[in-house]
Amino acid sequence: MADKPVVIVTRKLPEAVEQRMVELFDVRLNAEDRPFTADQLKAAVAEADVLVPTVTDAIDAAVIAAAGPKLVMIANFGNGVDNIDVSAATERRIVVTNTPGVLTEDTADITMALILAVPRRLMEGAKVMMDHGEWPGWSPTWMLGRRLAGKKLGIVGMGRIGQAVARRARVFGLSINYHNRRPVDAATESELAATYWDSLEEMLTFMDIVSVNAPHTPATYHLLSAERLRFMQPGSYLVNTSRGSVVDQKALIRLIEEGRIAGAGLDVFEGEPVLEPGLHKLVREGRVVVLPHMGSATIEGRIQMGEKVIINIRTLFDGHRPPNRVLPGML
Ligand code: 8YV
Repeated sequence: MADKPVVIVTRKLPEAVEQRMVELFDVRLNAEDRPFTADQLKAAVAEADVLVPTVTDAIDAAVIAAAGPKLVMIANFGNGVDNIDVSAATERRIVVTNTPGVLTEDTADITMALILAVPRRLMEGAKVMMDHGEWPGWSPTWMLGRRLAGKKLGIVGMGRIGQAVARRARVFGLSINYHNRRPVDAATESELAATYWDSLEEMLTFMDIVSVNAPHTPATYHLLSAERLRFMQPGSYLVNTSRGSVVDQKALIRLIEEGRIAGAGLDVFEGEPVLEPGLHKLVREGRVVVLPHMGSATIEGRIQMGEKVIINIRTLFDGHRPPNRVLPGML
């Protein structure tokens, strides 16, 4: 293609990424970083060769139906593609790509931070100091949490991020258990000293901490359903850094309120960016720690995600298969 492709980017990206895009593409940036409305998304796909959305843009069938004849690609700035109707895009022969691999370590760090924060009551302790500038003084029985070493961690979804969580958790003395569509290869399983559970329900029965690391697909919507969450043992914790929709949030809130689950650490939740009142209450009570979807929020990670987006676009316009193509069958 002689002309530079028209690339519309829906959100403000790191400066280094935007600069490179300006050099390479006929790019429309969003300097104000105001999320697009559905109508703005439709106008963008009507005009662009490539749309670069993020998790905050719902690229649903209606938006894809509004695509103009030029739109050949949706290059998602993000790993999860549950914001995109990949089937509708593929039917229209629009290539969808994502940015896997470069946010693995950052997301695993945030997962580990939550695995530490909830049982050791980090937020509660920090809040006392933040709010009062002092504390009642050391006491043998004050602010007691639960020890990590010797406990069992159950990882739901043993992909790249799940494995990176397992590596970290081992160092903290947690034993590694996992449920996945298939067991990981024997070498990885033995490196992580990981035990595979074919039955998610059975695994949940035995775990002290459960970490959700499966992507959100139609098959994983409410994978941690009310029925399954009830299998978790009393005193156990749930951590979710994948997508809010993988966990039935109303059921989670109920079970924590009833004291059947001890607490939760969530980097993602249903209804983002607004916490539902029941969850907000548990946060105020210190039983749940919620972060505002910060898994991949490092300068390094976001620049590398942008680089992946650029490579995917360049590869397609150079006439090759983009390295991070997503097809409906992969979900
Ligand atoms: C991203 C994420 O920040 O990549 C993902 O799947 O969940 C986040 O870490 C976000 O998706 C950007 O679109």
